[in-house]
Amino acid sequence: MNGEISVSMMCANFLDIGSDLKALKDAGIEYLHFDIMDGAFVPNYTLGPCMLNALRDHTDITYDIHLMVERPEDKLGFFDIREGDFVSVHYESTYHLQRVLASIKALGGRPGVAINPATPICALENVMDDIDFVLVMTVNPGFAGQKLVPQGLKKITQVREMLDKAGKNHVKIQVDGNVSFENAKKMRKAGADIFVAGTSGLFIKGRTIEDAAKELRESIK
Ligand code: S6P
Ligand code: MG
Repeated sequence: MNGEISVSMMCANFLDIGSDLKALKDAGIEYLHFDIMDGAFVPNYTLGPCMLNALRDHTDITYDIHLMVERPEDKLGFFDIREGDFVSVHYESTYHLQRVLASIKALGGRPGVAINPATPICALENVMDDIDFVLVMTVNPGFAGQKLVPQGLKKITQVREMLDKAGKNHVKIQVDGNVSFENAKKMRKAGADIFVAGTSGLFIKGRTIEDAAKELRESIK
């Protein structure tokens, strides 16, 4: 199966989001990636439940909600999580990781654990039964437009090996951060399945969404 694209909505054109949604649909984009930040777990604020809810009426593309918030278990109820939505929480953001993953599943979502560049992969060891995907951060979370932390590539391979060894071939690897055409190729080779596309791979000055999506698809075949 070819790689899939999850679009970083914090990088979309907020002045004309309707046109972007249409272009994303026309380009066959698989998922909409919503970065939720709380100014505490990460040093920034971005999107929130009002925006996610407002866009539901204007798109049928599956949501991919990336929670970069402290104690996500207290905040799941803010969101209208629907059957099949991807929802990721960071390993370091909660004392009770397994519980929050189980709560996401109970809501119909597909739970994922996000790991930062410095999070050791053994963090995943005891929650492999509870997840549908691992989000390997290839930048430190908080901002778009950053440069790849190079050890991220090796980590993708290590996570894939670890999952396969445990018989979890169905658990996908999502990569987020500086997913450029060039980096995407290397990430794909390393074992990534879902590519979060922001300023590096989709919303690029002077290029249309359609055109950039085509080139990105070539990189993740
Ligand atoms: C970063 C966030 C990401 C960014 C994405 C932007 O904390 O989780 O999802 O939106 O990395 O893409 P780019 O190509 O600007 O790095
Ligand atoms: Mg993200």
